[in-house]
Amino acid sequence: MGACSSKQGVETLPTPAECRTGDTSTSSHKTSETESVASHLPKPPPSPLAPPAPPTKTRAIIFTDAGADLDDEMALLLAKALIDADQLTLEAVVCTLHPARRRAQLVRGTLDALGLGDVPVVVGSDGGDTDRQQTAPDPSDYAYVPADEDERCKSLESLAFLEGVLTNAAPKSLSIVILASLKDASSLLEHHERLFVDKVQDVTIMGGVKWPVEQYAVPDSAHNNSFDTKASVFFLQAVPGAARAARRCWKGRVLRGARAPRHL
Ligand SMILES: [Ca+2]
Repeated sequence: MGACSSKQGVETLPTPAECRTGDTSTSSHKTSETESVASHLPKPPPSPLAPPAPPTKTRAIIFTDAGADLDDEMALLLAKALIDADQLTLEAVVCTLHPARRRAQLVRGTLDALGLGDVPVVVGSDGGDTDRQQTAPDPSDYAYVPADEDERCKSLESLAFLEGVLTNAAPKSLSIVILASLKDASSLLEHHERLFVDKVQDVTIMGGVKWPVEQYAVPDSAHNNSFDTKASVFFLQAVPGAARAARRCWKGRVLRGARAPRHL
């Protein structure tokens, strides 16, 4: 062993300066200097082999007119997949548009068949179909849809149920998804403005707005806007961001940052 070897064993190699002077304090000084420099360097990028962070779980209320077009029921199938992937919780599914109760029976049957029997189903309003022109499947035609007298129909909620959902939700934690007439969502905002503003994080509407958007978004001729034009105008004016979102999306226009209009 040479003169520069450590008496404690060969744990670290001495620097040439230590060899010359025998002073090991130089080594500790340089170590602390290195640590200081390292602390100011940017963190290394994550390894491509590291699993990505899980997305934040969405807590959603869906407004649907299931029974009119297949896309509403397809949305429930997608919701089931997202729930299974631990990315979504359905706080309620609101069935709007006459005949709303039949639509609710259909959705109850669909959710039960998907193993989502704990998701509340709400019977909404006529959605603007005051002449009762719209139709929905007859429960007696489908074995999985509960009939009028079925016990499962007793679990169907009224629109008043939504106030409790908003009340119990954490601030800015809810996503509103509207796949139908805007009447019931508009009513929820109008009657529970403060709760809505406090608890809703974002709103997604299958609809559209006239372009370009000036001070407020104006509903275009999209089918869902036409059921209750007054409600559509009210709701779109209440949700800023329509202009920006409409530029990004072609059909399913996403409106973020829901808040009540100043003129309320
Ligand atoms: Ca729909």
